[in-house]
Amino acid sequence: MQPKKEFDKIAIIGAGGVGATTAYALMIEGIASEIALIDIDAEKAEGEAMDITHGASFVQPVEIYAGDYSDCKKADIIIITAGAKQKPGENRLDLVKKNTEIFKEIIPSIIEYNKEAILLVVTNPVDILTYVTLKLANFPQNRVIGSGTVLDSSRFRTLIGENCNVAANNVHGYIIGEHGDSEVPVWSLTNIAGTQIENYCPICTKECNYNKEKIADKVKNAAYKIIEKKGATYYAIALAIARITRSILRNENSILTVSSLLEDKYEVNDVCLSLPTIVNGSGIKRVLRLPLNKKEKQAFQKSAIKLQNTIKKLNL
Ligand code: 6V0
Repeated sequence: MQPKKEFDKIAIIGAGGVGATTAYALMIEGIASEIALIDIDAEKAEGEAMDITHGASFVQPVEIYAGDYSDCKKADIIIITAGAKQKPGENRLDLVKKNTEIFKEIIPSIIEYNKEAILLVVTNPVDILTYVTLKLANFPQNRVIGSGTVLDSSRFRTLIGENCNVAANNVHGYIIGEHGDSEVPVWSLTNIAGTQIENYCPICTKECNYNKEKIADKVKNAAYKIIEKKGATYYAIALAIARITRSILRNENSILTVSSLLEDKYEVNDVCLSLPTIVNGSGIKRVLRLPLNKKEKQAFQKSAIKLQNTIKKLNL
């Protein structure tokens, strides 16, 4: 284990719904001592920093301020949430050109001040932009992470938990592949209390019409539904980012479905996608190769081909 560091500094690029809520979540969790909010709209970043900071008397000490790229200096983690978000009816891949152009400005500005940090990409399409970041930053691959399907896996566990009347954190299951329309629920490994989900039904006393497809569809379409109703999603993703951040800062070796560059995983190469991954102080410690069934493996490979085709069109 690495010795505990005294100060943990985070820089967040993009102080919109996701960036500001992430700062708020990190503040409540008490896992950082310094958080810099950086946005092209400096007034907005300042307003958000002031609003969050005024809660200082209720939480552990943390310095939160609006800054510029020079505040990336000495940050342990730089979280990137800047860019366009989906409008109702748009899918995540519709954002690819716009946000790739924004990343071509952001990434060089970051590395001018910090070449040692872990870069945590959240902006959509997150898997493509994780790959773009890796190419633009030229960092070792363990230090470029996408939030991937950490949020989707939480949605999956939450919906199963609600269905089965157990706490979401007692449901173990993963969504892998793209954070988007081709994501893959790994039902074959999903379990409650160490019991494969199908075998849990006879143990459960609840009458229900448990329907796997319906649950997977609800997970996949959750963002569309929320965006239709309130225009954006930011609370659950902020908690997902805080979870990943904690695993890095506390060197936890937690298993999270983050997105990273894959090499020979189910014959998939040279694309960033999510698989259960050990995350610690070095960033990506190891991507796990779990025993997926044939259907899941094929769906994962299909997800990879879809993203590789999008990457080819980017001319990186
Ligand atoms: P938002 O509220 O519009 O905030 C975006 C922020 O980025 C704004 O404050 C902009 O001023 C800022 N910005 C734009 N260009 C630049 C630039 N060049 N430099 C610095 N700042 C800039 O969007 P929101 O915060 O809701 O979403 C941000 C991104 O996160 C979008 O791409 C979403 O699609 C994505 N999400 C990703 C999720 C995931 O699971 N990975 C989940 C939810 C949203």
